[in-house]
Amino acid sequence: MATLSNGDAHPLAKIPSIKFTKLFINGEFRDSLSGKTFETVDPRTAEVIVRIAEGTKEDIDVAVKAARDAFDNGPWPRMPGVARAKIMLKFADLIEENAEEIAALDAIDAGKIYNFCKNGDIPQVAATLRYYAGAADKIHGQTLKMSRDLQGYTLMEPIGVVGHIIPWNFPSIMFFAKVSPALAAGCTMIIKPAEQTPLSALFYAHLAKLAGIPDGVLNVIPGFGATAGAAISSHMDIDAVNFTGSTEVGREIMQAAAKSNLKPVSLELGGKSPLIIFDDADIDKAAELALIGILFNKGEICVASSRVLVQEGIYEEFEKKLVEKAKAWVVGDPFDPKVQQGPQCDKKQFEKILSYIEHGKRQGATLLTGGKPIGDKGYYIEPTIFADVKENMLIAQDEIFGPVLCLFKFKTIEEAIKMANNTRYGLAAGLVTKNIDTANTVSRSIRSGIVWINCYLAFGNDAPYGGYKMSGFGRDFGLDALHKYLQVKSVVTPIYNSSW
Ligand code: TXE
Repeated sequence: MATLSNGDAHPLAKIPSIKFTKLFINGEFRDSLSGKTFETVDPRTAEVIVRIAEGTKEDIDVAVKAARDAFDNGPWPRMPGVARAKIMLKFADLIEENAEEIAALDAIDAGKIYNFCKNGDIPQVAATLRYYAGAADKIHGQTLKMSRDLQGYTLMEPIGVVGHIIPWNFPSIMFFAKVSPALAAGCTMIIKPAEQTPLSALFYAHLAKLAGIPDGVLNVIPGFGATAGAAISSHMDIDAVNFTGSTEVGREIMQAAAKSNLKPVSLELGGKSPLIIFDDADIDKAAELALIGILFNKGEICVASSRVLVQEGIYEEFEKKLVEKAKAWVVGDPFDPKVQQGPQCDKKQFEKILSYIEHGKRQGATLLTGGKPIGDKGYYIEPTIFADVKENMLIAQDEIFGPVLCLFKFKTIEEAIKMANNTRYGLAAGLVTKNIDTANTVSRSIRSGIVWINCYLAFGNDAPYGGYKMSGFGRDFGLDALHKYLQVKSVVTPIYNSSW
């Protein structure tokens, strides 16, 4: 059984003092117009950390006015790219200087492992800012030869005021996946963090101001989806909206965008990603990969390896190793250095995961290990593995977004490809083999935005990230993301016009 570790906690496990709880609009922290606040909760204990100002439609309107003014009249879109880059680089330095405090905020707000966050997420977001800072002065159009009479060129212009709506599973990485390319492009923006995890976003607002980002360029409005989020997607004066979250809400956002001002939408939605292990794999390493693929960030990651397909020759041994490793996995307080898995983000997630586990058992899948909550407070769940899963079962088709892995057995490469693609999602896939022909065939045949060969969860700022099928469209990261925040203008002029 997975163990619950509570000892040896990091000194910061005592909740850090929360400095920022208000909306950040036009360069200052303010109360919401309604005066409303909401609770943000520590998933380690289910206790309230602090109350946060709740942004609603009226606050979004004020923030959009500030962002519009900053876009139409302010320095940010007009300054040379190299000047924007300088400010972004300062922003990145400030983040690194405050890594411990920010990591602690994400640990208490989202249940993220403190050390992973401090040494992973936070350096990663600084690197994302630096990557796009490097692109800010390399935004070029083309020259157009056109005809004997006409010539032209294209301008790559910032798209305008952007709305970002982000989830709670990676509060810091999601924030900078959206904000960094938009800043580099010269856009101004409103960002709504998830209601579960507003703390680090407000800290970033403070650092943005210190770095010298002009007032009105970056506005942070915590609040709920149905009010603040919907006000962003339906706003007539927001020029583009970027969203990461559930497929259901992605659909609503697209409808709201279509019904309002037809703003372009970019959606990064859920997944049910397959990891395919072929007979020639190193079984121990492959089991390790599968386990980390599902348990990293307690399964609250849209590319989790939630379906593991194993070729029949090694199936029995693989299953045995996987279960052994899952039983040794350490669940507990995210500040404890021994811990590998913290609590699920909130009560809603916790209950959703447990209800899928019950569903799996009822539908006849075999529970190999896990399946239960751990401890008597907080939202901890045992690493859970199901075998004998049929492809049409709910646990094989729906995104569970928790530490729940489904195992499948296959015979041939064709069968593996068919099973891997048997999902409405298409975010990521992985495969483990020493055979280059197998690797090439499978990676070309899988309909997903990323394919990892002999690795999993391998990310980079220059590697575009996004979905096929109902996992959405548009890409975060890479230069593809920068282009979401730019639009092309053709400028045409006669070479010689005798009528002038
Ligand atoms: O997501 P929501 P939830 C999946 C995962 C998870 C499920 C539900 O399967 O279990 O979604 O999570 C804002 N208009 N993912 O309920 O509701 C909301 O305030 C505008 C996968 O938390 O989609 C938050 O900021 N915005 C995923 C954000 O949308 C709205 C990450 C995400 O919340 C809105 C998270 C509305 N009508 C969940 N309703 C991934 N792809 O990584 C909500 N929001």
